[in-house]
Amino acid sequence: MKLYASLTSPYARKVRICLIEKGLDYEFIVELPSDPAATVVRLNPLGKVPLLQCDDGEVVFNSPMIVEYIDTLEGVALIPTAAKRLYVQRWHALGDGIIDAVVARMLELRRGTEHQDAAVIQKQEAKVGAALSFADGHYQGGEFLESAQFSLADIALAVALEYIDFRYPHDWRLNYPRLTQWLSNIRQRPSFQTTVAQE
Ligand SMILES: N[C@@H](CCC(=O)N[C@@H](CS)C(=O)NCC(=O)O)C(=O)O
Repeated sequence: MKLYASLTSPYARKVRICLIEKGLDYEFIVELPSDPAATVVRLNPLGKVPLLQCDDGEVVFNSPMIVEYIDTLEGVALIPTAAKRLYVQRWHALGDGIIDAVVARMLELRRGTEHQDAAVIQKQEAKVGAALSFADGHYQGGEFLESAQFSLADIALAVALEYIDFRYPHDWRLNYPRLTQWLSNIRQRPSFQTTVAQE
């Protein structure tokens, strides 16, 4: 299978980490969705990365769908099937929501000072702040977010926190020492070390 993605997309990084953790072989094709000539623009009607193309040519887009699909393939399960599933997927939604807010803030800042709306920036920053507070309030301590097992929950939140560092660097660690410690362990995994965002 082929994964079309940019080197900075956090949604794509989440998928890459899942593929590595599951030990699945894939061809990584680096493309920018802003390039009108990119294959991904032709394959994905929404023109976004990441996009997974299966060996039979079928395409899967939207990272939660891609992750859901690859977790049906061989390798360790990253999404539990029983009662924990809801909680793991809630961490996933929280992580993706943080990323959405950081992206929205970045796009507003890129509009240039004269076109920026301070209220939009403030609203997105407030979402990130509230999500960090929610994460801290629901983290029960320990190596992993849900039970004793590494899961999509850990991948999604860790990718989101590192995306804050990448696109909205600020001192969130001062208020959240427990999340800081949890992240410093998770980010040591080879799947994280080999997928650090590159401009
Ligand atoms: N919900 C989508 C979001 C994907 C997304 O927005 N990707 C960005 C790159 S980080 C993109 O391709 N943007 C180009 C566009 O929106 O046209 C997912 O999880 O895959």
